[in-house]
Amino acid sequence: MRIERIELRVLQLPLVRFFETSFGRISERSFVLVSVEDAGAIGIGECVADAHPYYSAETTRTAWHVIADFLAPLVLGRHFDHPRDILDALGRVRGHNMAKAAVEMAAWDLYARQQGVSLARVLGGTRDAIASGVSIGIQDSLDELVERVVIERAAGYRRVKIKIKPGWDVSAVARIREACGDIPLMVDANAAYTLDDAPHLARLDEFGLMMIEQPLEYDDIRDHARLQREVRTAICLDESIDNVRNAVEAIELGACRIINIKPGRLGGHAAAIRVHDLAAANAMPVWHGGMLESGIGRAHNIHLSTLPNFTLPGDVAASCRYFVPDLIDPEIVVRADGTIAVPDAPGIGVHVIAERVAAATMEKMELRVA
Ligand code: OSB
Ligand code: MG
Repeated sequence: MRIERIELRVLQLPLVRFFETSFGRISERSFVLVSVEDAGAIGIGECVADAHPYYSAETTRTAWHVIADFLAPLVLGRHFDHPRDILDALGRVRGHNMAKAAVEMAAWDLYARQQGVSLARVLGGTRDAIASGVSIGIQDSLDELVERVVIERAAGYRRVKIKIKPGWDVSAVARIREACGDIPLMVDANAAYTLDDAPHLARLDEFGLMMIEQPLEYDDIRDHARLQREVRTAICLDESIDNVRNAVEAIELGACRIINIKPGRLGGHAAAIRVHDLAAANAMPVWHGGMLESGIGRAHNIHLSTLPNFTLPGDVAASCRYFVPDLIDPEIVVRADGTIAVPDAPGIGVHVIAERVAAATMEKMELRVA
C-alpha cells in the first residue's frame, strides 16, 4: 500500500436529539473525514474529535492542523506492507491520537478493500453480528429519562448506559430500577467526580449496575485504583486508557475491571487490538465505546467489535439515533434481538453517499506526494 493522495474534509451534521454529558450538551457534530487513495482505491476514516476539547484535548481544528501539517507528510508516498505499521510511522508526533487514528483507520479500510475482504477479516474478527447497547444522555427530567430508557429497550438494545453527574446519579438510577426492573444497566460519569465522592458512589452498589464508567479525572489511574477498593461495582475506564501502557498500568494497579475501547482515543485499530489482547490475557472483558460517529466511523466500530474479547454490548447503536439521514445508505440498523449485522463487503463495507458528504462539508483540502 502506497498512499498517494489524502483528502481532508470538515463536516458538520445536526444530531437528531441533543446529547448531554457531565461536560456539556451538544446538538451537532463537527468532525474531520479522511480519505486515503492508492491507485484509485480509496479508504476512509472518521476523526472522533469534536469542536470542543471537553472529552479530550483534541478538537476538530487541532486534528485538521496536525493531519495536514504533520501526519500526512509522514505517510504520503511511503510504502506500507500492512496498516498495523502506520501508528509507529506517526510516532514522532506526540499525542493527537484521534488525528492519528483517523489516518490509520482510513488506511485499514483501504488495505482491506485492496485485499477484497471485509475490515473485520483483516482485524481478526470472529463473529458476523455484534451486541448493541445504547448510551442515553442527561435529560431535562427523570420522567423524560425513564421514557427514553423504555423506548430504547423496546428497540432491542442489549444494555442501557446513562450519563451521570453530581445531582443526576443515585436518583436517576433508582428511578430506572423502579420503572424498568432488573435491566442490564450501567452509568458513565465522564470524569465528574473526585475520590472524596467515594462514599456517595458506593451508594450505587445496591443497584446491581454492570459498571461505573470513568468516575474520576481523565488522567488519574491511581485514584481509580483507590476508588475500586471502596466500591463493589466494577469500574470501567474510558478517558484514562489512551495508550497500551496506560492499560497495563490500570490492570496492574487494579484501577478497573473492564475497559472501554475506542480506536479514536487509542490511535487507531492497531493500538485498539493491542489493548483488546492485553485485556484478554488478563481475563478482563472489553466493550466498544462510541463518540457519536456518523455511519462511517460506526462501521469501523462494528468491524472492530467482532474481535473475541468484546464480550459486553458496546455503545455502537443505530444510525437513526444520531443522524437522519446518515452519510451511508443503507444505514446501520439494530435488529429486534439487539444485534447489528457486520457488513461483509470489502473494507468497512458500507455505501457512502457522496452528495450527503458534499452537503455537510464546511472545508476541504487535498494533499499529494510532494
Ligand atoms: O464517554 O462514552 C463516552 C459520546 C461522546 C463522548 C464521549 C462518550 C459518548 C457516549 C456516546 O457515551 C456513545 C455513542 O452512542 O456514540
Ligand atoms: Mg465514556
